[in-house]
Amino acid sequence: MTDTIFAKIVRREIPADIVYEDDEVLAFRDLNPQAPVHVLFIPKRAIATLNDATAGDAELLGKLLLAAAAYAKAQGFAQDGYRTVVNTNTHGGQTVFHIHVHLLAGRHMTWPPG
Ligand code: D5M
Repeated sequence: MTDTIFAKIVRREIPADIVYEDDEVLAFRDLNPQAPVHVLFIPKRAIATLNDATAGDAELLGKLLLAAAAYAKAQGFAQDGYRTVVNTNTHGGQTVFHIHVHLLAGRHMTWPPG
């Protein structure tokens, strides 16, 4: 079982700047923002990495993306666009092993990422 800093945020054991919540999804501002808007969308039920996701998690993973898109649209970023990212393990740059979707918005992103 994974118990990470994000699980502690879900349990309200440590503070976070929460911007969205429903029964299954929590979203809060990244502590180390890489764009004017940088929000992390996490499932309340922990999945460590994308490698650990199964077919039974498909709906939950879809809800993360849809929550990120709804937030981006509500904040006025739909037209200019934004980036959603899921980092996996070392080469992906994952540092917190509770799956999360990064939403980055408010500046022009470059490609390829570093
Ligand atoms: O992304 C993990 C992200 O989590 C990274 O951008 C920093 C952020 N982070 C770490 N601790 C916190 C807390 N306590 N609040 C908010 N944001 C946090 P990864 O894709 O795993 O590298």
